[in-house]
Amino acid sequence: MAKLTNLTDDALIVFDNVADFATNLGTPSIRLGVTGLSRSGKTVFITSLVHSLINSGKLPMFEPITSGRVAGARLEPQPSMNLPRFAYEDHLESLIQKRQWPKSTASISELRVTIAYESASAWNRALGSGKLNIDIVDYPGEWLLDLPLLAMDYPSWSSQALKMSNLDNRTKLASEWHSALKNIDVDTPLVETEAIKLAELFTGYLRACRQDDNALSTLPPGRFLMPGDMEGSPALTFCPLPASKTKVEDSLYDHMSRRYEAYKTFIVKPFFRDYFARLDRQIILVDTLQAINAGPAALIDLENALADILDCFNPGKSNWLTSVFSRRIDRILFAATKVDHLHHENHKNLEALLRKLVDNALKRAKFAGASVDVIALASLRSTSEAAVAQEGEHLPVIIGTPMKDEVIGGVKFDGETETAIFPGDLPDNPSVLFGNSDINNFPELSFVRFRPPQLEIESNEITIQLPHIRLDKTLQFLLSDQLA
Ligand SMILES: Nc1nc2c(ncn2[C@@H]2O[C@H](COP(=O)(O)OP(=O)(O)OP(=O)(O)O)[C@@H](O)[C@H]2O)c(=O)[nH]1
Ligand SMILES: [Mg+2]
Repeated sequence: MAKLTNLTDDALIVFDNVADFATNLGTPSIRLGVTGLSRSGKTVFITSLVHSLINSGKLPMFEPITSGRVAGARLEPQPSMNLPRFAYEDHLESLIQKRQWPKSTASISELRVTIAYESASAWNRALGSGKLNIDIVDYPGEWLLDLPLLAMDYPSWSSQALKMSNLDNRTKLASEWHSALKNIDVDTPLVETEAIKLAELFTGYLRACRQDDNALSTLPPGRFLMPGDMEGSPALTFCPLPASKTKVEDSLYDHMSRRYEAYKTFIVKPFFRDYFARLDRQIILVDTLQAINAGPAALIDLENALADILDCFNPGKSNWLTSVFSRRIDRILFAATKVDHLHHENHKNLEALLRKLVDNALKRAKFAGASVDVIALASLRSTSEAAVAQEGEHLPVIIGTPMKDEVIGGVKFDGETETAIFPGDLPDNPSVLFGNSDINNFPELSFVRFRPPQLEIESNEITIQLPHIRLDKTLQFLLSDQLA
């Protein structure tokens, strides 16, 4: 196996730390990573969290605010010159004014919020502290799923990825790519158009796995679905291949193998070194409901993805990551998002389900060190609750505006009409959702996507309060000790 570290990486990190320290002299900073697989709710979460902080939102469980010690919070120029700024104002406008969810984002971005506060401790007050920079870093969870690639050479990755693509729930989605593989000889000289075609078919398979109906999560390489400015480069033009017999130079196999290594060198390693290793706190957003909607296979797949994600936080002594960690991530919060899709009677069960997903992952990852917690939240509450009596039964329903073209029980929604929906009940015991490969016994649950809520906007829409569920508890876990 190739040696995964070199002096330059370590030297760079030391240098970066000195630079971090120099630019932050005087005001302490905390780097909060916000991640989650695509569509898990990162953009909405950051927008709502920042809005609540800078507009004194309703945050009854966030002690520094309720005790009156926070004097105010505002946006300040971000510290990283080479990262896009999180487009806070655009996202807010889209949510509030247009009642539209923000567009999908596929890259990393940053935003700095500075909180002015009065310390609860006389000692800290005497030291004259009272400002904290929170640097929020938004990055796709898919990038974390690339970490295992660093320890795998091309032949082992290829064989693992091919094996996975032959699993029952994937083989149909991979059929076009599989038939193309049957028609090639990996030991013949590379023909570029052939390589491009194979990479496209492989990407098509990954995309199909990710679609709503399948909702599969473990799909490295992460950049294949979110190429950014590397699109079309050789480092993204490869795919797993059946084993080579001859290992000749310049063959299709030889080139794909080198491109896989380039992907690790130019994409995976710099991400972990430059961004991930510099986080202090982390929240991982999980769209548990989407996986439930797609059935047992999607849930098990999500569980595996979470285990891979947790591995990143537990690098172990010999791992390359340990040497580049400049700070220790000391708090990690797993959050089941969009809990407003459920009546509050079911919130505990969603939390229990996420806890089970993560507990298994924790066991597998033998996690130790940071404090970890689990929460069910809604960044922007888009529903209200009611009870409907039906055939003598009390049905807890939620009321919201389903998005245009969403369907439930054969009814297609127009995107304007408010509707009461009974989404079904989550089981008290989350184990029922696992080990239950018979899809017919899977509890009947159906979720539709809702539009953002209609808010009473008066003269100044910027200072209205955004409705949420447990954003305050989230802040309490992630930040309160820093404002003590
Ligand atoms: N009801 C409800 N839906 C939400 C909430 N947060 C997010 N959503 C839904 O989830 C979708 C994805 O949210 P985003 O914040 O864009 O997710 P993301 O993780 O940034 O997605 P990518 O940028 O595509 O990776 C939105 O378009 C909404 O449909 C919430 O608090 N309540
Ligand atoms: Mg986003």
